[in-house]
Amino acid sequence: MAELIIPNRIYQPEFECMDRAERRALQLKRLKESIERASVLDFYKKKFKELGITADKINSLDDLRRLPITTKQDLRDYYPFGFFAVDRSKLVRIHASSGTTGKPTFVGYTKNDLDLWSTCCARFLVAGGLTPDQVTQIAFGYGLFTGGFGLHYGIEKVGAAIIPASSGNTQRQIMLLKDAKVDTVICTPSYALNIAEVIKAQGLKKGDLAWKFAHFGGEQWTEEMRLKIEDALGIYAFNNYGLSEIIGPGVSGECAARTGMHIQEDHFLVECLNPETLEPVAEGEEGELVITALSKEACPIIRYRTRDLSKLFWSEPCPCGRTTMRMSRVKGRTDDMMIIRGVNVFPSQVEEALMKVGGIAPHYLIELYRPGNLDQAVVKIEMLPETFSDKMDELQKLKNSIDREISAITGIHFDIQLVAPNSLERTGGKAKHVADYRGLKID
Ligand code: DLL
Repeated sequence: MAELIIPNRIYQPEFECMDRAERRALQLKRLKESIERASVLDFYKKKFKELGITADKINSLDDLRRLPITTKQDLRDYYPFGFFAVDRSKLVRIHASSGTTGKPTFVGYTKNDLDLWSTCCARFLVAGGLTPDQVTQIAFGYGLFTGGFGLHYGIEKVGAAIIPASSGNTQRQIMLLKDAKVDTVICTPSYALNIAEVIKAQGLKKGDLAWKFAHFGGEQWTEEMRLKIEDALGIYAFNNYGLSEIIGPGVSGECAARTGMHIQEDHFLVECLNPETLEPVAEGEEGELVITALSKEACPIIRYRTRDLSKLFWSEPCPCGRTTMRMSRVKGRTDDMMIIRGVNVFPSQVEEALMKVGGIAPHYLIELYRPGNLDQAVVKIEMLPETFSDKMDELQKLKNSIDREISAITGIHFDIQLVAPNSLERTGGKAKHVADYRGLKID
């Protein structure tokens, strides 16, 4: 893609470009308020008592380290509404996290929470080029998932037009994109790949659509994947991050400089900790993000372990003028890490390797088996219609180059299986890249 030139607009410069000392003072004030709000919850009441914590004993942001950690299991233990700190009459919305196992985790919002949420989304959308004259299409599901509604009200704040297409029905998505001359699309990066594929199959070319920008989030994706999507669609794709337990989308997002995702620090206090020791790691070092919501009323969550691995940067100023801390693209979740024959491997490393090889589609599935005592790692990769053939020597060459790239990055040899175009499952939301059958008995 050519160099990205968009006017540098800032939605709330008074907060996004705030003097850092001033922001720290605001964070401390809000942290104390959040502790007050959390003190009504049985979980925190008990923890604060054990640790001798009251809001007036928190004198600096360093005292954050004295506060208890909250985990997903804690939220589950207090299912359904044990982390709701306001009266039911104050609740105006309830969403739920996309729990893969068992029951979801509910998150509640007051009127003020919804306003805060849409403001946070508006900030990253404007940072990534959204203007009131654009037409946007939201291809996130509207439902319990926070993606659809979160982005919807963020866009509304900015004043751009919304086509609330919701997820799925790719043919219809493309018809809308084309006929309504949509400028900006909101979805997961993997769904954008599906759209790109169908656009190509329909014989449409980059120039046939008005589509210029995309705001992707909700799942892990690599920089290599960004380049592939941008090249296929002729668009600029921005990354944004969030999680339902904290608010949904809106925790952070990229500006045009794309030097990391700016964290909305006046509302979220983000720590990066060593996942084993829970000690802070140095600037630029990888660790697990632990987030405290500073302004939320309904669910004032403190030091939530996200399981997301990232890096924080704050020393180098961003050319956009925002003074907020930035986080790197999420490498993966600690619970996504695969241990294959004793080696730690993230799906993102496999993706990064695959994106370096030509002649294959960006659709893959890692399957893990343990037929005896040894792990077997398989990666199924779709071929492109134009490279799909039965010439064994060419296929072997392709497999060899995939193996070289994957083993160079992960140190592991996968069993490479080239599969037919369009044979792996597509989703309208978050993609599933790993199927681990090692705990299962397969006859
Ligand atoms: O996915 C919130 C969201 C919706 C964010 C739309 C951005 C856009 P959950 O369903 O609770 O909420 O899933 C949260 O998704 O802990 C990360 O592991 C992952 N995730 C979200 N955004 C990104 C991203 C929403 N940009 C979980 N990069 C988080 C990598 C992401 N992972």
